[in-house]
Amino acid sequence: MTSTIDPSTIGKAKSRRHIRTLTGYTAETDAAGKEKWPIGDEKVWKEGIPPVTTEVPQITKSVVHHVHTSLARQAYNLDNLGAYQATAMSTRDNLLANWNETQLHYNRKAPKRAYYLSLEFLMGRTLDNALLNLGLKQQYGDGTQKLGFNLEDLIEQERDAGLGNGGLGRLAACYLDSSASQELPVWGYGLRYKYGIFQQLISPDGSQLEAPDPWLEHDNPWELARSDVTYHIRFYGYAERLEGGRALWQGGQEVLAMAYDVMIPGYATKNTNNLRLWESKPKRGFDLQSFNAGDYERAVEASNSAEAITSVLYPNDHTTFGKELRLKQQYFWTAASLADIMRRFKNTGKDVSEFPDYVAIQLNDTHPTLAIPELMRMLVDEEELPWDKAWEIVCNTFFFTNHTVLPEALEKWPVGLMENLLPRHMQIIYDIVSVWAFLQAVEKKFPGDKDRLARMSLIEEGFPKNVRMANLACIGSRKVNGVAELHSELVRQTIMKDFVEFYGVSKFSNVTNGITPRRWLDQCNPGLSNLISETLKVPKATFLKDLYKLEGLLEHVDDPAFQKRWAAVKQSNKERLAQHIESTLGLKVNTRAMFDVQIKRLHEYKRQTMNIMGVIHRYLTLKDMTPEQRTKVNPKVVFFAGKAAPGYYIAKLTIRLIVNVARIINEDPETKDLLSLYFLPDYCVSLAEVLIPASDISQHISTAGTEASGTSNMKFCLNGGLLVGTVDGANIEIAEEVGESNVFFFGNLTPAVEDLRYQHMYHPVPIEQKCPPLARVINEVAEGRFGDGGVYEPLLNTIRQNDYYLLTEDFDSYIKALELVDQAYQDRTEWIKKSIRTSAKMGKFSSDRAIMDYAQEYWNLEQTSVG
Ligand code: 26W
Repeated sequence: MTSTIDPSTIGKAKSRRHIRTLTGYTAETDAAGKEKWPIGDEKVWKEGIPPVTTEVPQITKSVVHHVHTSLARQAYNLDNLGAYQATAMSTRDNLLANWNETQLHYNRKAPKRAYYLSLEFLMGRTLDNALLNLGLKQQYGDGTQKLGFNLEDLIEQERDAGLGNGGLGRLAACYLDSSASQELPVWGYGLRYKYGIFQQLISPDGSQLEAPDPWLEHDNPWELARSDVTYHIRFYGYAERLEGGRALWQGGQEVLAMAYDVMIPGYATKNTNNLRLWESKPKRGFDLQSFNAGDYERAVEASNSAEAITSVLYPNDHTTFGKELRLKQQYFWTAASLADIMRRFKNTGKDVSEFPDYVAIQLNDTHPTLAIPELMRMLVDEEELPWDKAWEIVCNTFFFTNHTVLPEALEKWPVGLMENLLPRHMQIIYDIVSVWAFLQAVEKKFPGDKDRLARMSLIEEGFPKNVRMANLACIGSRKVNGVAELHSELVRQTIMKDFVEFYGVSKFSNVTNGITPRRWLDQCNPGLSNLISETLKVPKATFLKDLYKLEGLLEHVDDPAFQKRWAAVKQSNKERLAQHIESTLGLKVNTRAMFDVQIKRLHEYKRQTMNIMGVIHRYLTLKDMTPEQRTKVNPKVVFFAGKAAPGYYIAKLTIRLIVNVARIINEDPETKDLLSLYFLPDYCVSLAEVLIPASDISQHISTAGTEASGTSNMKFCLNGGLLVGTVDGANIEIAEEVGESNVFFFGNLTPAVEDLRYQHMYHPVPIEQKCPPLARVINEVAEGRFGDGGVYEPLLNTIRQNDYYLLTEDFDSYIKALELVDQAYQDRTEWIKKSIRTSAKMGKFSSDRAIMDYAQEYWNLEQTSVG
């Protein structure tokens, strides 16, 4: 049965007594209130339900079954890719057993649910994680071995699901893992992009090139296409006001949103949640008229334009471009998700006034803010609730997380664009401004403060006028949070200052980010996970479920045998990385060196430029030394990886500089054994999983106050890597946990930044005077020591001119911090102790803790175990 649901009809259907129709679940109760078996012979049904396959012989059977039936192949013509696919499908069968049970359980119990709306879910690979969470890794390893395959090789066949840019998207993925693991009824909602984050290629001259990421080229075994779950989504048209604040929105273009479900298994629990991703499709019959009229091209055009909505992830991170297609994505996704949430809520038979008691919606940054006017539209126009009641429901349903205070990342949409694409929503936004009387209330509280009114309005005056999404998200939400203590404080003091003064501070709080220890310890570093388990004499599940248990390592810090094993794990991870680099790039890496890593999106505020300038400085220093002096230097290998937004010229120049510096210094016979440099192309989750466990030191060197949290800093520390960092984001809280003596801090602090920028603007001091070592590096680059210097002028000018990110202010202390790192590394035993202490104190940074914070402090959600 296909139930194509038009959101405008929601709530109009008469509810059937004694029957609850839930997504995929129909239960009738008898007079005594006992649930009846819905159809056919209960016993036959129950015997037919496939159980989870836990024994090796069943597993091999199911893999062979999929080879023959799903792939139509045989042992004679099965390669690693085919074996991966069959193994994945067998694993999926197991996930589905738990998934079905979970959905039925939730539907029966009807607990409050939370929904995580995120335009990005950076999932990476699934097979390894699914097997770990199911507790079947060993069995599948043995099973595939019997079939002549090595599970590790099969795992490597999987393409990353790269449906995200960076931190925000990976955080969403960690939160899904933790929600399921903590038995919380949380669903994710996102878009099923046909093309995820672009593939990064490096051209011979060192430039970044972008290629599409056809991640769905082979069938994706981890998703279920749900052609029975579709909604009509309208764009354009006109909205005619009716009485009582209601309106009728008609005409325009309609497209279909179709659901794809991705199973999200919890670790060591049956609970298996869902990530629902929407795909856009032309509405059936939509263009029949044009087609019949012989206008084939127009018919195809309409279908292309519908499909375009979910064709590609926007590759910008921290910058907005105001593109109509992006706004279409945002509305398409929020409208489909809300229609689906409303349908599920209605199936519980509750009155719509109870919506916030059963539904909490977390807005992952401002990207889903249209959900606020969309829920207003549903409640006012379709449910016919009075405006005030609807607004009260909205304000009790949503929660808003901010992930950056950088001004260029704050979303604004031109009023004209909104009026055209979403006429009804623009009316609602205007009504929120006037009917809601917010500005009158502000005026009352702060009489005559016109500037304040202008700052707080949802509409920014100017040409064009813009809708400020952060303001809308703030006023429509119950709580607003930042993602690390410092960042949340900055949110209160800067972008939300006026709102804090209006609402009071309690609406604005903090949830420090976290990472899942399943992927970021056990999966990426099995050697370390095994060592920890043996040392603590507990099964891995003990600390993978409660990361604070790592503190038990502290009593082993001084044990030389343990130290030796700890160091051996690091060494083997370095060798694993070196092998990976040799097999993918054909380059040999010195694994006896210190590994220094900076991996993240390329951005001026993250200061990869300062890092490469530091590498050049080190190179010049080595060149200045006598051969005798050089014998005392500890060898170091520096790794970079990260993508630049395709239109971000300066960030792309930084990549080019890194690649060309690498080319020169890796070939210099005088220094190459002491310093080498690699830019690893196409950074992704899977590459992070190989890089992070191999690092001795990693760099988190943003200008103070610019990095909201950072989450890779947590991943490095969990794997025993130390940090070089500024006093920014979660670095601060990491240092609080592990002790400042185990972190290499440097640079100006947040309160100094504004003054320094002011001085740069109005009292500039030439760089030769301010920072001679940096001036020397810049001159070497400009003069062509690393290839045509002229190419880098625009990049060098960002430092020479107003130096907004304060490289000239922090470079000296940065170099000193790196010298301290060198010194500390000389005493290897002390270094290993630092490394152990760091891992041991990472309990706070588990995403299990973070998601429980949201569940308890925000959503009021209860753990619901499937059993
Ligand atoms: C509309 C353009 C755009 C796209 C993405 C603006 C802003 C974003 C994100 C908010 C950028 C982002 O990923 N922010 C990162 O979020 C992480 C998770 O909270 C933090 O750890 C990082 O510090 C923050 O930069």
